[in-house]
Amino acid sequence: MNIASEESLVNARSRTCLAQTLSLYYVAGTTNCESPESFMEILIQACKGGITTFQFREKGTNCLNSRQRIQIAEAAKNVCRQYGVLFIVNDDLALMKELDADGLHVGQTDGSLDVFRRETKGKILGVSTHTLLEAEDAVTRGADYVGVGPIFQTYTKPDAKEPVGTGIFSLFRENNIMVPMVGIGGITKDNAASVVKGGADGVALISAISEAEHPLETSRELLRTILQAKKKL
Ligand code: 3NM
Repeated sequence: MNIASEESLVNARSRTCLAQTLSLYYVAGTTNCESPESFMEILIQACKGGITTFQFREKGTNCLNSRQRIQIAEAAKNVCRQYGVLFIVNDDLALMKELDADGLHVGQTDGSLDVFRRETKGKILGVSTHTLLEAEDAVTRGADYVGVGPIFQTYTKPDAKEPVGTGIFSLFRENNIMVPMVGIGGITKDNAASVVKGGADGVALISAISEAEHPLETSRELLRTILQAKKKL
């Protein structure tokens, strides 16, 4: 085997591994919960229930200032480490570095992807995308995975775009987007299987877990649903 094909084999293997790890991807900050305490409690329950990745996303009015933000993000990272959950930071490169998180997730307007890729060497870089053009650009610039959404109507992100539906995953794959794809936006335990059947490697959610009456059971049910849907593909 020549070096080029060995490299692509290694890439394919690490993508498969990442795709598994992104299966049940919980995204949250304290503003998605009633208080910082309930944020931590829900995260612990979600980890116990089987989330595979967590993204710390502290956004919106009443979000924590920088010292409190670091403290709670560090506590969240420690919980994730305890449960073997991948820990990703949204948008805040300095925080990602300070915490030595597993990776960074950025949106289309957060800054230069080239800079983010350079500054996150050895870490996972995820990029939110809404169109094929954005996904192609993200992959060209070195994104390890793409977030794709909103798949369904969401009430959590005030500036979310129009829902794109589950057909977008096959469109991306047919156009050579080979990195793992994670659907986000309006996903619940009732529609998560349709997102996986549509071709997503993972399902990312905020309110379905943050606002669940029983976050542990909800996470457990979500994981079971997602893994079953993957098995049937
Ligand atoms: N990003 P919920 S939609 C954070 O379309 C986020 O990129 C989106 O919240 C995108 O699971 C979204 O409660 C909100 O619908 C997801």
